[in-house]
Amino acid sequence: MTSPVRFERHDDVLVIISDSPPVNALGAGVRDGLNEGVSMGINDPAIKAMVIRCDGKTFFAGADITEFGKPPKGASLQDVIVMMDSSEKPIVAAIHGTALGGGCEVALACHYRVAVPSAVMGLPEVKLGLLPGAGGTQRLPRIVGVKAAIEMVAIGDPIPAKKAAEVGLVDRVVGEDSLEADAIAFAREIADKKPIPRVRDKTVAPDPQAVEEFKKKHGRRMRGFDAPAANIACVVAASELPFDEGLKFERTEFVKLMEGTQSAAQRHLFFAERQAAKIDDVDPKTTQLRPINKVGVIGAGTMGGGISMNFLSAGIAVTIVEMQQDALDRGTGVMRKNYEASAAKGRIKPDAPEKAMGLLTPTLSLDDLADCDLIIEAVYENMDVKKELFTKLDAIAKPGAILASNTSYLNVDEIAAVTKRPEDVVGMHFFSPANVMRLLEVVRGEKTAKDVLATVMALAKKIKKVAVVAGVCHGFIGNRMLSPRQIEANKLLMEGATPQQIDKVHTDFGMPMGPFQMADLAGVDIGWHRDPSRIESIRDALAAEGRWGQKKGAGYYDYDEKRNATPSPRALEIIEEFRAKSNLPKREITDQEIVERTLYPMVNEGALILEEGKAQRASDVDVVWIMGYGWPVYRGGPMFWAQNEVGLKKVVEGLEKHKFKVAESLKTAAESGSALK
Ligand code: TC6
Repeated sequence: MTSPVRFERHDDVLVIISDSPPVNALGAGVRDGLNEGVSMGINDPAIKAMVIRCDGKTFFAGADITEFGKPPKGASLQDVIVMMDSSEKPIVAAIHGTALGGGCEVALACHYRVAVPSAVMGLPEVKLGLLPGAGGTQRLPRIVGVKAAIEMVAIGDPIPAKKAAEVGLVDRVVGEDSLEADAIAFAREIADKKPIPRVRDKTVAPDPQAVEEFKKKHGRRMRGFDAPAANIACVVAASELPFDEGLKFERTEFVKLMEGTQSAAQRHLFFAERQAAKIDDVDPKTTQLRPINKVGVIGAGTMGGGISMNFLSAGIAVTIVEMQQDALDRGTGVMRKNYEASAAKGRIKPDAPEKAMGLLTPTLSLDDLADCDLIIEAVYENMDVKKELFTKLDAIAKPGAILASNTSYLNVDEIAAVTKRPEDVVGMHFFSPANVMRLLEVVRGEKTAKDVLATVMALAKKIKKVAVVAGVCHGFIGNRMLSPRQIEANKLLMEGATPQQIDKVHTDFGMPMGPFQMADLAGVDIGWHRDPSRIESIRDALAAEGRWGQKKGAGYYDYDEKRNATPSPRALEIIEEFRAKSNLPKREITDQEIVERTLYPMVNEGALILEEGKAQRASDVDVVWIMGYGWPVYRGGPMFWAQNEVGLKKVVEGLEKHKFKVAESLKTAAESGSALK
């Protein structure tokens, strides 16, 4: 097999070049090639300095994640790095694209680093439940200090070349189009400079205050995750221990993370996210995409406004339609306020609000959608309303325009059938708040054309969403799985559990909120029949008393003016009264039973969704629940959790114990030990 790494001599400078698409991940072949190149440079008397660079779109984007968990092959990254570090001839990293993870560690082990202005550098291992395990946690603080190092390793966001140069991570920012030539020139300049600067020889002062401040500021987002604390501990070790001891400490922490379930879950998500973009029977290479230059959004409420913002932020013009001027003004006003708030917090550039709002055309007339390439309706969730609207859109929209519904439950085929172009109709189910939540369920109707799907998937990437294809069924993937959870949670209340107990099991599990906190947030009155004399459920009883949730200051919980929740004696009384009427005996419910009855049925529903072909793969179901509903990332999504943390056998036993009808595919997978597909 030919090596992905080649060597070019430029007189006394050896250039070592990796060409391993798509991202020059540091797989065995690349590591072996680096090993060979660096030893060649060290041993050749004619060579005075070396440059390491990559072909293609990026410098090494990290270790090859596909190798994790498999038996080691070829030279280890640590060994390559030690050899580079101890070379008596200087090595220059020439960086473009994304120098991430192991790639950034290679750069840190080089004696000098030059980068083009568009390059970024970072140690994102924490996002994979890991830490930079090739000395990165020991080298980085020695260059940038404890405070900046903790930010980089425990959050994992990369920094641009200019910032890297400011903190000493990059020695020179070079020409965007002359990286190799500039790196060789730089290598000649420093070739004879002694001593060679080695990061390992530096020390870094401890900074306990920075550590405490960081933990205080980011405690909430790190809750439940193992990797951030391990990363922080390693940086602290770098400031307290000699280099080699620090390396040993880093190794121990790395192995713990690598062998734990969290990193496996987070790596699963990394690939699941990328896999989700692929449609089994649509080849993106041969599918011509429809151009989307202008988007129409119908409805300027919370959902329509949020949807519009996604496109405006990506530089795509939006025409937004409402029925009444005041609603239109209110909606666009909220959008502007949201942009201005983001600008004030420094999240977007100061001129971004004007730029985005400048791309918006508010109107009261559907006819103004005639020049849109994609029209998304975000109106009231009612089939008749949607049908009427799509009939009108069919008459107005130009040929080839994509007509999308943001419905969260309704049958997209039924909506498409009222048009003469069902092949152009698709579901685009955004999650609230639509400008923030990363999930987009793309609902594929029976007749949706392949190029429509491919276009919507590509567009989703452009607006920074993670799109998952779902088939037509009630609630698609996410809401369909929510339903059995809610039913069981309600039954558990009737049998003696409290909302607090059930919600706590869910939040302890790592969900942002439990079923009843969610009901209070969404509104207990949603879907209520509005007849206070008809009390058929606890929910009816609460709604009848005006306990509609957070917006009324009372629901399953009581709320103060800042919307802080406390257990509600009155809600508990209502639950008690309702239970007494139904003559159900009250009993102790264990937390384990709550898990078995609220989470296992979600897995069961997920299996049914897969059996029916309403999701393409189990990992898509995981992406939906992580990105759309806050399933804890470190548990990898419901299907991953069931298979890898609990075990399918146990899930099936649990479901059978509580008399659920178990999906056939789940039973088969549990019996045969195979994976859910
Ligand atoms: C580490 O280094 C640990 C070190 C410890 C040392 C002991 N490995 O994202 P894209 C694939 S941990 C294997 O769509 P983009 C990806 O699956 C690593 N494969 O492209 C996809 O394959 P597909 C630390 C990888 O241009 C294809 O490349 N590094 C890896 O939107 C294209 O990817 C990171 O965490 C990998 N490391 O973004 C960085 N990376 O086409 C992870 C990508 O078959 N990578 N692939 O589906 C990224 O953040 C992004 O890929 C990117 C490029 C910013 C580099």
